Amino acid sequence: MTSESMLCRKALPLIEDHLLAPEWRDPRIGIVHLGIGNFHRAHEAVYTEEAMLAAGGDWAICGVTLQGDVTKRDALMAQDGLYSVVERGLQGVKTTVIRALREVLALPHDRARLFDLLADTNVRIVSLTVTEKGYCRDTKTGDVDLGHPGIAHDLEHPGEPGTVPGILVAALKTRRDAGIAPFTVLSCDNLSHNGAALRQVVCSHARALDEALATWIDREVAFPSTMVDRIVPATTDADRDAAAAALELRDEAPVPCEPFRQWVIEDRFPAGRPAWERVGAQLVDDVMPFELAKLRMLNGTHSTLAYLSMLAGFATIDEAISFAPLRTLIHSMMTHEIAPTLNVPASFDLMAYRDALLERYANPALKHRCAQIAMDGSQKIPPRLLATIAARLGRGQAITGLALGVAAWFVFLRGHADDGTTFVINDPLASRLTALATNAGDVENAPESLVDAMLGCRDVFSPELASNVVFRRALIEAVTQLGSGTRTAIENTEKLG
Ligand code: CS2
Repeated sequence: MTSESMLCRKALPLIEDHLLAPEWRDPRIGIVHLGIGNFHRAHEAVYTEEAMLAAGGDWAICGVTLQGDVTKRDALMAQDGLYSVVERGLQGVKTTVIRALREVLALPHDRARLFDLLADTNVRIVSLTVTEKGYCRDTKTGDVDLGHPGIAHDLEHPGEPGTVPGILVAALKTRRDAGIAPFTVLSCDNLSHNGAALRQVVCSHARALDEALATWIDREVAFPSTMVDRIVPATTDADRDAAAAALELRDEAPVPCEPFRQWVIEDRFPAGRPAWERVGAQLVDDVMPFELAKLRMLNGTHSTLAYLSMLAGFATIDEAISFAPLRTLIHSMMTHEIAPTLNVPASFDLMAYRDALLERYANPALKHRCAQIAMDGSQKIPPRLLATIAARLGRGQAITGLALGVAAWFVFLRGHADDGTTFVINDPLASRLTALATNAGDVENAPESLVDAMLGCRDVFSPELASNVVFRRALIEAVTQLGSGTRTAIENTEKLG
């Protein structure tokens, strides 16, 4: 077989060295996954294949793209759902072909098939990685955002939903009406209390249609929370070439990732689940301590690194963390500002967690692009940085590093780096945020005008936080520092505590 041939099920006997195990029984679909991006394919899909190999069960996955993206569906279906996970670590590259994905659908085209599956008794879990904005939440109340155009559409046409709340409510209604037990809904996004947050969005969406349905969902459906972790960059041509070289087969949809992975899951699955605990997932009663530690330590510093790097001109996380003052800043933010806000079990060593994160960031083989992390700041900043800031302000503690992260986001929204390179702002609130940031005038002479303009954005800042004078002062100081150059600002701030 030449490298022109395509990865497909028939070719599996040729690549046994790249399979988790040679045997495979072709399980039935038991999980529908909304948001079939790279993260899911390098995380839940891998755990699920391993769990089926360890303990059986019909838990094959049907992945769904929600944005009408038929390219991804077609590429994966042309390969019978197969793709390789390209683990890039210090030890080299490991390429593994994953078989757990059986089918890929693209909405709105495949709606009928999706709803058939969602009503299938063998589908017992619907999991999600749809990013923060996919939840369509009103951040002020936590309910579904009735002003969201997709939600307005779905409430008007409940039989043709396109949003996550709309799809889940329609599918759960079908199951209730047909007397089929509900599936468990498993959020795998980086939101705090992701299960509870999703329950509130889904129930409030249902309530807007049918009070009795909302009550039934609230009573009958489990929404366990999870903490998911694996650094998974976007696929590049280099990944396609690496997969082709390893497999001697063409793979159009490989997923690069780091070797590390972690999954902590609240164990509430009334309809059953794969034996994920057999393959390294931690099934616990309370995910919250893990979730907050990950969101604040990892994602909080990731976003800080991303915005500072966009301004300073570092393209990837490993490049950023090899700038010694930035490494020192991130190390001291975790040590002095973030870790003290966390309440973790005694067995969870936060300083070891910090050191492991710094090592993961330094992985030179991963090429995790800062621009990827910098997307959707309006959705990411609140749980990643503002929650930590609010906790510290409440105790009268310093927030210098955290404020520099938020200030870097403000300056980033002006759309250009220190050296004048321009970038496009990718954010559901992009037009509003960029208008606020660019109309605020000259940052060097009037840093407070940028800070006040941004603090006025109620979708991001609560009235309490926006009116906190200590917070405002720290932001003005940080924007002033950034005005003299990002690298200098980092050098001036690096040692905290
Ligand atoms: C990153 C995350 O893109 C981002 O915003 O912070 O995707 C991060 O890589 C993962 O949460 C790691 O588990």
